[in-house]
Order: sequence, then structure tokens, then C-alpha cells
Amino acid sequence: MSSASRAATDLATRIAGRCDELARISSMPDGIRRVYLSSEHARANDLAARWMTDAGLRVRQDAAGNLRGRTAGDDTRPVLLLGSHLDTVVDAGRYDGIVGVLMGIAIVEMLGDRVHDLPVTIEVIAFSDEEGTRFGKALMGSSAVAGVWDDAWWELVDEDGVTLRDAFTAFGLDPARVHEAAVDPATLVGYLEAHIEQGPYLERADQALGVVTSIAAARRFTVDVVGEARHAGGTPYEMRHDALLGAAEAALAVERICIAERHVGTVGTMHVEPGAVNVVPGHARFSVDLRGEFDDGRDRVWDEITSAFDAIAGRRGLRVSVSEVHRAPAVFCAPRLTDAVRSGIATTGEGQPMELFSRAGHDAMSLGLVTDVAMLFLRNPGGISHHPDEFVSTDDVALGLDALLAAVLDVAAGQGAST
Ligand code: HGY
Ligand code: MN
Ligand code: MN
Repeated sequence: MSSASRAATDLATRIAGRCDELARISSMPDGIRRVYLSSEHARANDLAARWMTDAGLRVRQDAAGNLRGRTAGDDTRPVLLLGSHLDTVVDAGRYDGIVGVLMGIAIVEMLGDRVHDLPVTIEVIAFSDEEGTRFGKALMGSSAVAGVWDDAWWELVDEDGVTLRDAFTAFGLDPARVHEAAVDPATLVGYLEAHIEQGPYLERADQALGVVTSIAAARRFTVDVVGEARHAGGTPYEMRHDALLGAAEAALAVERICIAERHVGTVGTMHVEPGAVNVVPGHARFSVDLRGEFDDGRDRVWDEITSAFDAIAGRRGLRVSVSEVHRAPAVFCAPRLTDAVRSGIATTGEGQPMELFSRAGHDAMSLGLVTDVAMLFLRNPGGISHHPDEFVSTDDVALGLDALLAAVLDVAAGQGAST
């Protein structure tokens, strides 16, 4: 039976309290919602900045609204990035992303003065927009750090019609300077992210910790179905072009095809117009979140889904149009860092850890475009996430801290050996 160190247990207990504190920063009265460039984003950054400062980190908010804390000392040393995100989905749990940021800060505290002797500088990043809740495009904070920010995103709008550009400016950031958030990949050792699994597999295997092999290839779309609004009573069925029923059939086609092709597709939002009880819907707009282990398989499944949409449109006399909002290639974790995470887990007495393919997206997908990445998963009871019942035990966080600390020291030792 593995048991965590005293220091990790104390810090994990504090992390649980800090997750509760951050959970109270929300735009929802009865749930957790903290989105990019909002006042809640600013308040969460202020609170986390205090914690980073208390841990001895030099703190700044970067040009994309990410919060960054770097260990003091020789800035010529290569940088090992730790972190995750502070933004949330709607009616979120309190650990998704958050626990990874707080574990990164705690690692710096567990290192104590050893920080100055390491051959690496450590930087903890609290990414500002991993979920894409407000503008639909995910991973914008980490995309800026990875240097892959796309200026086409400035015209994205939120549900109130506010553009990303206007929200950026209102938050006090300068769109023209967003590229200053980018790191120079040549200065990086890599990126390690601790995160709850957001699935049931560690719990089923009775494992507290797991190591991630790769992160799913993802694409997100907005689909518009246009039919014809008509009187709900006077219009016989043979004259109807019901956009809602077309969208409903399309959503079922996403499920059917993804099950058959062992991919994951989700219709998470649907809006119907004119939205009156006695009017046949003339327009439906819904989202599709599609994920698979490999880019080409994901794209092949998407082609199959759009063919199904065309068949439904033909049968029902509808027009279907699709626009892509987000695309992220599959990211394969780096063997060197993954070995460090694997051996870090082994030091906790957990034995050889479970290896998992992450169907959930993570900021490591952006960083993986420019540096080596690895992820440590923590058991997520019931696999419940993106939900208020999301949970991770303090015991597992404590074990995760010991494993992550061992991984950081392993990576640093490897860096020292190679310099
Ligand atoms: O959507 C995801 O997979 C992640 O939680 N943002
Ligand atoms: Mn999430
Ligand atoms: Mn997350």
C-alpha cells in the first residue's frame, strides 16, 4: 500500500482548500463558471498570484492573460514548465485544471532551497483559456505560449456578440502584443502537467496515478441546419422542413458513427429558432466535439459524419452548413519525460503505473507542438468531470505530489547530466 510523504500530505490538504477557494470565484450564483478575459479570470489570477509569490516565485501575467511564476536565480538555465489551467466549463467541477496549477506551485515549495541547485529553472503556468468555453476555440492561452496564436481568432465572438479582440482590450491586454507571450522553444526542457483523469479507468484498475501516452486529436464544429419555419398546426408533415428534427437525426448520426468507429463525438449545445411552441423550427445550430487517437482516423470519421448530414438534409429538404471552430492534432508524450513520470509514480510504491490515452484535451497539446511533454493523471472517482460532482482525493493528490516531485528531479538530473 503506497503512502505519501508528510510534506505532500500537508500540501495536498492545503490544495484541497485552495480548490474550494477558487471555486467561489464564479460568474454563476449556484455553480462554477470562470471564462477567459472575465472579471473571474482576473480574480483567480490575483489569488493564484498571491500563492505563487508565497511560494517564492517571480510572478507576472503574460500578454495572453496567462499567469506565470518562475523560480528565482540564473535565467540562463533551461526552463522546465509545470502547470495547467484555471478557466472552467459551465457548471464545472473544482479540480479540472486547477489541481494541476496548485500542484505545480506546491512542487516549488517541496523543492525549497534545492531550487537554486537545480540545472533548470522552473516556471509554473496557470493557463487562461484551455476549455474554450467563452469563444469556442480551446487552448488559446497555451497556444499563445507555444507561439501558435492565430490572428484569425480576433473576430471570434462570445454568446453576447463580444469579439475576442474587444474582450482582450477590455481585460487590459493589447492584441498587438499577444505574441510576446510565446516562449523560445530552445530555452525549454519540457512541460509536465498533472491533471485528473476525467475518466473511470484508474479507479477501475484501483490505481491512484497513471501516466499518459498520448492526447486525443480533436476537432470542434458549429453546424447550422436551415429548414422552414411553419405553422405547427396547419402544416402537414409532407410539407415540413423541420430544422430541429434534422439536427436531432444528425446528432444521433454522430453517436452511431463514433460508436461504430471507436471515436468520441458529442453534441454539447443546440439552439433552435424561432423557438416557439407552435412553430415548426426553421433553424437549428449545434456543436460537434470529435476526438480520436490519431488525426487521420478522426478526419476519416468526420467525412463519414458529414456524408450522413448530407443524406439527412436531402431527405428532409434542409440546408446544412458546417464551420470548424477548433482543431488540435494528437500529441504523443515524450519518452524521456514519460519515463520520468513513470519512475516518479513507482517511487510512491504504486508499482508500474497504468498507461492511458487521454480522450480529454489538455494544454499539453499546445506545448507538445514546441517541446517535450508528459502528463501525470490522478484518479477521478466515478470518472465524473465537467460536473459539480468532480472529485479527487487528498490522498491521491499527495501521492501525485510525491510522484511529480520525483519526476521533476529526474528530468532535472537528466538535464544536468546532458549539460
Ligand atoms: O474538453 C476537454 O477535453 C478538456 O477538458 N478541455
Ligand atoms: Mn476540462
Ligand atoms: Mn482540463
